[in-house]
Amino acid sequence: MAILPIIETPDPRLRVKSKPVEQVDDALRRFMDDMLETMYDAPGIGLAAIQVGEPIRVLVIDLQENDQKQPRYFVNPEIIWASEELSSYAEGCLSVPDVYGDVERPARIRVRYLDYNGEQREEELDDLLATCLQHEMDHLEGILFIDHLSKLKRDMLLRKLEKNRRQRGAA
Ligand code: GNR
Ligand code: NI
Repeated sequence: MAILPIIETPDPRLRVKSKPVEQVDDALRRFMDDMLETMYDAPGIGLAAIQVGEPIRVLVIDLQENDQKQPRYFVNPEIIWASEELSSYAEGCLSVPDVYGDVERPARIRVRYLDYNGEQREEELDDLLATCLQHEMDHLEGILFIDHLSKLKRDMLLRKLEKNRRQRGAA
């Protein structure tokens, strides 16, 4: 297992569209385990492969509720249904560190994907899990949560990010 470096905005790799995985094999499982370890270390509740530089359609999620580990692996995920009802959540992103903004997304989704063993599954997700999966699936398209905000709000967060970086650099 290994902790991988996480790419941060404005790295152009975050804007790449990720390609479908052809085979869920041991090499991919090792990579997904490294992604999970990287996510726990950060810490975060989700991570898309492109955030560690691999443009493949893989993401991991663990909401880490009540200290119980519950890792979830999604390969080639597709949203096959989304509710009309929306929900809003103050999102953050390991690639846009330490800034947060409210994003509205469908409250419930139905997703089809391949699991850790390459088996096809279908599941209905809601609440934070639905939000997080949609945030991660955006990464597969090269989209960041700040893209869903007004330009005013986005520019404000990006200025705050730069300010945080300057202060950290000076420390
Ligand atoms: O750790 C994360 N928290 C989070 C909070 C609200 C909505 C989405 C997320 S995902 C984020 C980790 C990350 O950047 N995944 O791409
Ligand atoms: Ni993110």
